[in-house]
Amino acid sequence: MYTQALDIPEPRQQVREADASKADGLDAQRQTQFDTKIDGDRKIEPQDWMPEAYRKTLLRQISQHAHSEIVGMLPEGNWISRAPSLKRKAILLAKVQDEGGHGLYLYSAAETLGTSRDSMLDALHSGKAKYSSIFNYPTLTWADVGTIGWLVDGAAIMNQVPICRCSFGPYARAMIRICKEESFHQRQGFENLLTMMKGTLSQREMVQDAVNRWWWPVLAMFGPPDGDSPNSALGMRWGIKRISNDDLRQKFVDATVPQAQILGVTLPDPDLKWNAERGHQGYGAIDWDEFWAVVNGNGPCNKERLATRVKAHADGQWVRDAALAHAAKKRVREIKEAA
Ligand code: BYC
Repeated sequence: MYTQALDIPEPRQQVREADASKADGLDAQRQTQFDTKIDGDRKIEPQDWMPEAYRKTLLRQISQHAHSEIVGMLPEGNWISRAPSLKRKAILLAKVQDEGGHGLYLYSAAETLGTSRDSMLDALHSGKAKYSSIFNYPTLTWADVGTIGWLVDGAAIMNQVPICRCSFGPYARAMIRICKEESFHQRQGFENLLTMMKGTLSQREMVQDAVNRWWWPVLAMFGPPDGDSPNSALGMRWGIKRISNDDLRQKFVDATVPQAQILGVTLPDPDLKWNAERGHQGYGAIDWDEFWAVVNGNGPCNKERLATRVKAHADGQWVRDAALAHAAKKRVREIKEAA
């Protein structure tokens, strides 16, 4: 170039910059359209333009949610072969299958964001991806099955009903069906415990023991306090999260206290008291060190859960191979027939 200046761009670079500034203009326009949709409480669909950070946040949350459903099959699945009656076995089988179905809807919803199921599963199996802390606790007795239904599914519904109004269409639509099924799960758990509470002293003690062990991990399931929740601000801004972690936790405690009274169990918190001024139940301090230890892989069953999941995936390889071979044969046959 005939110039003294060293900072004059090459022609190709000039074209690239012009393209980039056009793209910047286009992105700004798309960003405005996106913001208008979010502000107007309209749905974002997979084919719509979306900011990269919105896509990533959704992918993170939906894939973690899917993993939770799939890993969540394991603690209760352990009891299918030991259910106390044919009726309880049929109910538990249906429930655990439902959780598997929830995982599949959610993986499909996440795939619409441009990622493959294989890569999500790799992240789970390598321990990179998170899943709900709650599924790293053991199920020691049959009463744990009822308690998971009552408290864990109860907490899940509280958290998931607002997600039916999430701004991302596929996630919101998947959640509508999931919530209907979760309601059945919660009811069967409550009914299971109510039956045991009307039984023998040792059955009642078994229920109380299970409630004592699950109560605090269930409260932690809603996630860290709002002040320590790095994803909340954007999640709320984008209409992915509608109610904060602490507000959902409070709603859950308020709803559960009267149910515990009907059951006749004591919730293991001496600070659990109605606060007339706030119009809510007051409750004690959650052990956040324990929560983070579990989230970071050091809970009572993290290693066992992950190993079981990895083994189940490896054992299912022949099914995936057979399905792919069948699909390939079908394609060849269709091409031959069309020729
Ligand atoms: N466990 O900024 P925050 C079911 C992580 S299964 C582990 O508040 P966010 C069922 C969080 O991911 C239903 N990790 O995050 C199945 C974040 O880490 P990253 C499970 C947790 O996303 C079988 C960090 O902590 N439900 O119903 O704004 C049988 C900071 O948190 C947990 C869902 O998945 C936790 N408990 O809010 C029975 C619901 N909590 O990602 C029942 C969908 C937080 O930055 N998910 N973390 O590395 C959500 O609603 C939200 O993602 C959360 C967290 C409320 C969980």
